[in-house]
Amino acid sequence: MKKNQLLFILSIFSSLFNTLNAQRQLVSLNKEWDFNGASLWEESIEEVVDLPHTWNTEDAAQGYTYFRGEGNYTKKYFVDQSLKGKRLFLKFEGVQTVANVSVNGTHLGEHRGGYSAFTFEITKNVKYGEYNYIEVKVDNSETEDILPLGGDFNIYGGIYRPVQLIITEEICISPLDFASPGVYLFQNNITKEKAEVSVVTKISNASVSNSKIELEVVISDAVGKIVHQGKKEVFVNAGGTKDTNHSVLISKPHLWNGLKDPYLYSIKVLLKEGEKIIDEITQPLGLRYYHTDAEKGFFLNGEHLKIKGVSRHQDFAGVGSALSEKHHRQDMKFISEMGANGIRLAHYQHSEFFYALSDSLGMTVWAEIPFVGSNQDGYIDSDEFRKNSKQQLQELIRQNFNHPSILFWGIYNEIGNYNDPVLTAIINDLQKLAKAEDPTRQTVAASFIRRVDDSLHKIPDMIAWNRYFGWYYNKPFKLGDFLDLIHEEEPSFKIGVSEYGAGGSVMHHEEKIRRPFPIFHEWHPEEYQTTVHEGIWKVINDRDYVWGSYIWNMFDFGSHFRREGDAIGINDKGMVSYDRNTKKDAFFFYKANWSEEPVIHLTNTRFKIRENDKINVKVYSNLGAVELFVNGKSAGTKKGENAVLIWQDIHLKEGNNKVKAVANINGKKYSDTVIWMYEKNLILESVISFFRWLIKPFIVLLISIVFWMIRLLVKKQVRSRQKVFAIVALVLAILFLLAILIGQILVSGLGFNLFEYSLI
Ligand code: GCB
Repeated sequence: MKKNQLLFILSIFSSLFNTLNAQRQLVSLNKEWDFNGASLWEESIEEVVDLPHTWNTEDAAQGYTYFRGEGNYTKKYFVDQSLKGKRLFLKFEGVQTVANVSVNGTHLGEHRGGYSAFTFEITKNVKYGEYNYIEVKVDNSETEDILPLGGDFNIYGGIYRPVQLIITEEICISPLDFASPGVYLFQNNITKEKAEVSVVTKISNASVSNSKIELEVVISDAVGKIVHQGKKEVFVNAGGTKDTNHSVLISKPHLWNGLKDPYLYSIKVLLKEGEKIIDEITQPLGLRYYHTDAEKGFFLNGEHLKIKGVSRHQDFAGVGSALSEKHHRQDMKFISEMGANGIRLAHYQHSEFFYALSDSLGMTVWAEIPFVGSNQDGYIDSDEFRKNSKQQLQELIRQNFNHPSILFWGIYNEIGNYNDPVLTAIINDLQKLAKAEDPTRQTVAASFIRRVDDSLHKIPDMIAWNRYFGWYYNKPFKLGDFLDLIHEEEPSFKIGVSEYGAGGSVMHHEEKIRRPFPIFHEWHPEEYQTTVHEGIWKVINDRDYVWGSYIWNMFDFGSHFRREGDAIGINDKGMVSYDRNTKKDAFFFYKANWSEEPVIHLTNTRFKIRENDKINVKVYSNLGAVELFVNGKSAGTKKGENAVLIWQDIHLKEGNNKVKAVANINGKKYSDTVIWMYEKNLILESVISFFRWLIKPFIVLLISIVFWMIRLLVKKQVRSRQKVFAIVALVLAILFLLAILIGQILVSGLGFNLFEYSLI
């Protein structure tokens, strides 16, 4: 048969098929929006943009402040005559923060909340055979009722996730139920022997007549073989919506088993009128069961699984929150490479695409609402705030109900004061709502309240702490004492570590590791970051009762007010730099501990010029014995604990030194090499850098003394001895501050800056 004849026959078949089937069409509306907004610099911006888009990529990256206000988007879209009789919906996957949507000048509604999807039906508002105008007024100003009220991250304004036009028949699976897929897969009873699933479908009938339709559920395994097919008749009243339940039983199911075996069935829900398919939705079905034990930790499908997790923000250098699928995939690749088996998608609902990626790779996910601590303790006691918190929880759950990767719904992060009764009532309501919406999953929360008996701790099913031992306070190993104390006081608590970490700059290095002053100080040596992680991971790994932990953070991320590390406007606690170009040493520490890939990694390779002729060399490796060679000579073979191997007092000659770590496994050789240069005369430089390291904290101390002494002096009843002490301290502090100021003025003439670090 000739090619043309074949094409002709195929086209007849396809048009026949199309008249028989009228499934929904999904049209991407991401291209060519007219954007009109203001900027921080009071310029007005008019440009044509593609989605995803945010107007804050540049200003938020500058540090301190960024534009929070209105921006307007308009799109011209031609609606064909052939769509008459169909239903049309606009689905927005994420608009920050308030969106007011109009079509051809008619206001359809407002959505309040920057991270969840929403859908409006536009069937009655469009003009057929003409161009239609979709207008979205977006506002990312601060509000008092929309979560989050604040937080250590940027609230990038704009339509920063995709937009879709959904076209259906008059009767369809509803896109209007909190913008969910309209199909909910309740995994009621799952074991290795059988899986009982309830498929709840919301059907919407916009026609003028009551209708009888057929609902069909088809489940296929990963190679497309049908393992379940069931049908039932459903009556849906004119203009009404109907929930229908279809029960499925699969015997000897192939379970979704995390990274080991992320097995997915696919489930198709079809609406039919006779033989004609009128709507169809496909969802992933990953069958699994799990529980957490207060003593033994987390179990997936009956087997113990320590959750070795990372946290992630939807944020990327240069694009802010407007990530494309390519960015999402790239992030997931880093997380997988490091060997993590869990992700806390903080501090808000993430893009649906990322939850789907997690399903397919077997990541366990903690998904959460943006109930995040802020200046106002994270909440305002108002009906509007409560309403918004519930709305965002419902949206998170309904929109992501079918993702098997999501195991925990997070209901708050770092909020409140000890035993706050108002907050306790709000969180109790959210817990009840989460359970009513989804009785099949566990709830979780991230607390920063140290007192174990705080009323909030008992509300979620599992509780975890954000603790920064070794960074904001204390020493890394002290986390162990903290966790043990909670475990002892509240043995029924299912304890996790929701955040831990330390800042680390790939440009800051030092031989003798000094504890940085974390918040107001730029100096964040990478070496200190690795030390904290080595210490904390040991604490977590040694404790079976800790069900899981999440590194804060997988990637450096934008936080406009931060001035620390090597760049302003970022939180640099990432394992990978903000631009994703550099994996920090800590990344390899975890990779060596978590991943099954062979790792041999010499640390400090960016610390090229060394000031001492005797150094310690550290290697992260999971390959057993590793031999170190310095300028061609063996410095001995070592095996490490937790993949950390250290060679003490390695001698460097003046000039370049080649250092190589080598391991042999099953006849295969693995190695890593670095060239370090030793320069004798850097000793003076390092002394100067020590003083520079001290100077800023010293200034902060002096300013605090000035402040406190003035406060003391203006008090009414001050004893005369106190007065004298305050005056002396005040005068001394002012004199020191003046001396520093004059010193800086004098040396600046020589092109010198007292506050700038050396480049060792
Ligand atoms: C926390 C917060 C997180 C911050 C982090 C930090 O506890 O939950 O949003 O980014 O601390 O880096 O201080």
